[in-house]
Amino acid sequence: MSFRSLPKVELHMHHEGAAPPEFIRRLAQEKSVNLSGVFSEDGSYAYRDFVHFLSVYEAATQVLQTPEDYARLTRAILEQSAEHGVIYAETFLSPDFCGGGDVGAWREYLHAIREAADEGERDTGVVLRGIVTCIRHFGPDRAKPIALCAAETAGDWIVGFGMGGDENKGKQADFGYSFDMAREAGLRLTTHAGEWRGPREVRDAIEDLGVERIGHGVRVIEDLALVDVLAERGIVLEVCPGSNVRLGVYPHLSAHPIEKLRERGVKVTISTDDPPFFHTTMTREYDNLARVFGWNEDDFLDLNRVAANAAFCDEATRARILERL
Ligand code: ES4
Ligand code: ZN
Repeated sequence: MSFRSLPKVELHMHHEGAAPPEFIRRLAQEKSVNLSGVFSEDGSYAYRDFVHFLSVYEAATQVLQTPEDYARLTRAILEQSAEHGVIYAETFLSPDFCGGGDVGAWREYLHAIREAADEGERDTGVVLRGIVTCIRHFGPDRAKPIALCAAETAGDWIVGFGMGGDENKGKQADFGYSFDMAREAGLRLTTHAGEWRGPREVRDAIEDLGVERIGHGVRVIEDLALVDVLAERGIVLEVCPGSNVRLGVYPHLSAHPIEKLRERGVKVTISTDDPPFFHTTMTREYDNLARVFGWNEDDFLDLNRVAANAAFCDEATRARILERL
């Protein structure tokens, strides 16, 4: 049995990271961009480990050069999401890649993305919202103009601010200025933490940045007292099991802590992160969780309600999503 048609809410996906390799290859051909090293012989993305993944990701992103390129990608993402039963998704958008951190250029990218998303919603029924994301390994000074882009475009479509990138570089607190600016603009906050580093990083995310959701966060399992804090405060984890297994955070899904976290009362949700990079889809994530942990349709309905309630959208949109689950 497959969970393909089950309605799903996805909170953690990177916009460029959702681009199928064929999409990137086509653009590279159109623009004569040389992408040697990005693909393996079988045509999939090629990388050795997480840090290499980030550099391949940035190389592939070079073919996305105009607002229209992002509009095309957005249409592809919504079609893909619809195929897997996703009814609401949030994607991470990096003004670093969309206009280089310049607010004027970012507005043009955002306008094109939003138009494509609205059109895609009419065609597919998938509701998309954006989270502006700074990139940790680019450093705190480059995060400031990104936070300004986020603050200037905060509203009913850009609903959050977050941080991705290499968790082994610097610390969460270095980005306090940018997260404060985003919060003051009314944005909701999330950050990648506890994927490559342990529970300390999760604690820093909560205490130093004040986030209400955490990207991954799974290694909090190494500190059960902190797990209980997450449960008490209702902090939501954007768990991406297939990504974690593919990148070697855990050797198999059976060793993944998602089940333990859920049993201990933590609000967990399920996402794909960068689906073609990690050879995953929302359907695959659900099918694998059902096989390994015995989760059924009722379990997934619970998880999708948690996700809908943790979505950064406005209340009217949330009500519409909850009705469709
Ligand atoms: C990421 Cl900056 C970035 N892009 C895509 N996937 C990621 N995972 C962690 N950081
Ligand atoms: Zn991620």
